[in-house]
Amino acid sequence: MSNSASKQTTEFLSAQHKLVIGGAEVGSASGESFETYDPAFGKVLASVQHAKQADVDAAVASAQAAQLVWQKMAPSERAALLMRFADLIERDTAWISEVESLDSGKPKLHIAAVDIPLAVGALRYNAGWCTKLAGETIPVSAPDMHVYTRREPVGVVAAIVPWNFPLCQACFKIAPALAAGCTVILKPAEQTPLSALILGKLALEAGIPPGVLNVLTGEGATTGQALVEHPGVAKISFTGSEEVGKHIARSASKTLKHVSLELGGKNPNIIFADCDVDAAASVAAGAIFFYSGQVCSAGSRLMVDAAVYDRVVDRVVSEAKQLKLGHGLNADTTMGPLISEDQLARVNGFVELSRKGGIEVAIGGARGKGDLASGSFYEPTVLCGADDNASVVKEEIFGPVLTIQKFNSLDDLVPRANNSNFGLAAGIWTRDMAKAHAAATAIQAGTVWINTYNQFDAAVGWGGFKQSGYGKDNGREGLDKYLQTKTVWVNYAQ
Ligand code: TXE
Repeated sequence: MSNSASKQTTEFLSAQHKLVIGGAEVGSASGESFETYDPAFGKVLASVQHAKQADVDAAVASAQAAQLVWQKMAPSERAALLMRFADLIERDTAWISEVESLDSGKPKLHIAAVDIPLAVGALRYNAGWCTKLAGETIPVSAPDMHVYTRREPVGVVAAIVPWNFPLCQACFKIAPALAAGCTVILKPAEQTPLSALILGKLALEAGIPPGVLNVLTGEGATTGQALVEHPGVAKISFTGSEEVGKHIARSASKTLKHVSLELGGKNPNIIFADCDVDAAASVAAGAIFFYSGQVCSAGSRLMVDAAVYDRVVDRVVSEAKQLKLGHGLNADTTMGPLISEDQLARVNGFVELSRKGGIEVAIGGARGKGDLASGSFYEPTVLCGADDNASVVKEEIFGPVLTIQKFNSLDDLVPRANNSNFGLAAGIWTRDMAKAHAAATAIQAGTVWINTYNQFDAAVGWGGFKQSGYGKDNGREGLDKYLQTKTVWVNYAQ
C-alpha cells in the first residue's frame, strides 16, 4: 500500500472483511476468501469473503424478511434514511476515495470529484421519489367501479456491478431500489469489493434496517450466478460486459426475473469543422483517457470533419502528452493503471493488431516506462487511419486507446457512426444547431451530448440502445424498473 494512505484507510484495510447479511457482518459459510489487489503493482490490499450458495440463500432470506418492514415504512422515513446514508458517504469522502483508488487504480482526486458526488447525488435524488410514488385512478366502462393503481416494489433486487465505478454504479442501483421499497443484495466485482463493504456498513450506521442492504463479495460465476438463479430474487440490475449480460438474461429468464442491463459501448465522438475545434479536441482527449478509457461511455471513436482532421489529431496528441501516468494516490496523477495485467494484455493486443494492419500509432501504444514498467500502466494511445471494420474501431477495448477517423459530410458520417453493435452514447460538436439536432436524431445511442461529453446527473436516465443493453440507471426511468403496478377494482355498489 502507498505511504500516502490515511490512518482510517490503513485501519480499514487491515480489518477483517466479512459479508453483510441481515445487518450482521458474517464470514462465508464455506470459510473461503479471496484477495483484492492494488492494480498498480499488484500488491495485496485485503482479503474478503467468497460468498457461495449458502450465503446467497441467507442473504435472500434476510432481504425477503426485511422487505416487509422496508416496504411498509412511511415513505418520508425511508427518504430521511436515504438522505442520511448520502450524508455519511459524503462525510467519509476523503478515506473512501483512498480505498476506492487503491482497489480500482483510478486517481483519488477523480473519485472525490466525480464518483462520490454521483453516488451521493443518486441517493439524494431518489430519496425525493419516496414520497411521490403515486398510482392513478382509471375511469372504466363498468358502472359503480372505482379502479386505482398502486406502485409497489418488485421485491428483492440483486445489484451486480463492475470494477470501473464500483461505488457510484452500486449507488445508481441501490438508491432507486431502496426508494422504491425494494431490498438489495449488492455483489461488487471481484477486483473491487471494498467500497461495497463500506456501503453496507454506512447503510446500517444511517439507520437503514438490517437486511435491507446486504453485501456479498464473491466471483461472478459462483456468487453472481447463484443470485441470478435464485427464485427469491425478483430483479437483476447488472452493469458489465456484453457477454455476461446476455448470459444473465438467459439464466434469469428461467425464473422470469426482471432484468436491466448496462453493457458496453463503442461511442462515436463527432467533430464538425464549424465548432470550437480546440475545445472539442481537448474534451475529446478527456473523453477517452478519463479512468484510462475503462469507461463504458468513453469517446473511443473520434470522427472528425476532414477539414480540421490534422488540427484535431495534433491537439489530442498534445493533450495525451500532458497526462501524468501514475499511482492513484499521488496528487499529480491524471491517469492511473489498468485494472489488471490481463486487461493490459487485452488492450495491447488490440494495438499490436492495428500496428500489424498498418494503422498509424500517433502516440503511445506501449506499457508505462521507467518506474511504471513493472505495473499495469498503459500509455495514452492515439491510432489514425483505421478503416471502419478494423477491430479497434468495432470492439470495446476498455483502455486508453482512441481511433481518429475522417468524414466528409453528415450523410457520409451517420451510417458509419451507427455501424456498431453498441448504442450507448455519442458526442456531437458543431455551432450549427440544425445540424446538431439532425445528427442527434439520426445517431443510434441512448445518450447524445452536444458540445460537451460525459455529463451525468442523477435526474437523467443512463442506458443504451442495441447491444449496449436495456433499462436505464438514474432518472425517473431508473426508478420505474424497481416498481410494478397493481390494479385494484372496487365495486362501490356493494
Ligand atoms: O466484466 P464482467 P469483466 C466490459 C469491458 C471489459 C469487459 C470484461 O469491455 O473489458 O467487459 O470485463 C459479474 N453471473 N465492461 O470481465 O465479467 C462479475 O463478478 C452473475 C463494460 O470485468 O461482465 C462482476 O461483478 N454475475 C462494463 C460483473 O459481473 C457475473 C464495465 C461484471 O463483470 C457473472 C465492466 C455471472 N455468470 C466491463 N459473471 C460497463 N458497461 O461499464 C460475471 N459476473
